Amino acid sequence: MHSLAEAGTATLDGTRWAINAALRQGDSNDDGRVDILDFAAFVAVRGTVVDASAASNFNADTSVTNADLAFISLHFFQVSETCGSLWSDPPLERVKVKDLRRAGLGHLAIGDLNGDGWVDQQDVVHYMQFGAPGPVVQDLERAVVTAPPG
Ligand SMILES: [Ca+2]
Ligand SMILES: [Ca+2]
Repeated sequence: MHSLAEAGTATLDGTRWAINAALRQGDSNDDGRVDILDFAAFVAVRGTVVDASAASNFNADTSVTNADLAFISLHFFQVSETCGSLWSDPPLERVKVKDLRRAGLGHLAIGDLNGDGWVDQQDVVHYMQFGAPGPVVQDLERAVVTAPPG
């Protein structure tokens, strides 16, 4: 669901327990936090056609767009609630591109929109000002069109 878990008080309804919960979306990588990694995951798939349940497709339509970024923005730095214990790691504010690659997350390096070697809030600002590179397919089409004749 790519949502943050929410703790709540259950009520007894006959022989069943019931609970009302409004799950907060924006957790692309399902790690219980909405942070800079979720932004990078959004940038990595922005503009692509995906399934309704795909990561970063929070409004469950057919593509990843700025409407989905709104969910990350609204819940940025929020964490899942638990039943009595705390999450050990706080939301990540910034990450080095080198560390992403070392962790096997090199596909998220595209989130470094300003090319300074970090994925951080400066890249969020960059995205707000200039957008992001299009999907790889569009880049390939551009490359074919601009290739010298011969
Ligand atoms: Ca996350
Ligand atoms: Ca950057």
